[in-house]
Amino acid sequence: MLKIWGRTNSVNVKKVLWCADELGLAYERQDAGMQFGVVNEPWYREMNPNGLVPTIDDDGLILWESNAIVRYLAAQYGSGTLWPADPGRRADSDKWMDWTTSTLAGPYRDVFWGLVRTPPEKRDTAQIEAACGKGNELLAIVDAALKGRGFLGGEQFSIGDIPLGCFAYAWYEMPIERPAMRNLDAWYRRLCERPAYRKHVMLPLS
Ligand SMILES: N[C@@H](CCC(=O)N[C@@H](CS)C(=O)NCC(=O)O)C(=O)O
Repeated sequence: MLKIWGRTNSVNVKKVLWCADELGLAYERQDAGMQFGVVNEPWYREMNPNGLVPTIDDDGLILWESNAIVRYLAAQYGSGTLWPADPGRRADSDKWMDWTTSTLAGPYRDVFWGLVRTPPEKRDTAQIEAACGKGNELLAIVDAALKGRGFLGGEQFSIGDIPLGCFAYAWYEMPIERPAMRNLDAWYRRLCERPAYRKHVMLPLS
């Protein structure tokens, strides 16, 4: 059976758990990372030399890097659904996975760590506000891309929605200024209707 290592409050683990549930996969999850340790155990480092979560073992295939795991699970178990069959349509969705990691993750991290994982007296308010402004600027790109489509890859929910959907939940939950963005807001509401999103992503931020 598919095995997943990682604590449930990690944004990168959420991607994998949400994806597995969307695909209807049976899996076994083991807590790892932060207060749970495990990631520095020699046997874990053998699987994932980065000492980070998530890691999966799918019938002997050991894999780390959350986006690669989502792509693998979707390709293996969700061809035609989460993994669009047409290469062009797939790439159109897939690019948002890279964009989320390479472009949005920086400002997101500054806001999330600043507000959720730093005590008020230690917060760098200027840095949080600047990152918040940058994040909203970047999300306006997504808002424009969602014009006339239900999901990032088109009318059907697919891989591209997963990393951004995990970041979006925290963005909408944090006490920050968010200009109304019609298409992005509607997309987020659509995600909130999905049982697997509610189960794995919509958890109290910690
Ligand atoms: N690029 C990696 C990043 C993995 C990563 O940074 N994971 C964090 C959690 S989101 C981690 O393992 N932090 C240390 C810990 O939990 O002990 C991925 O997408 O899987």
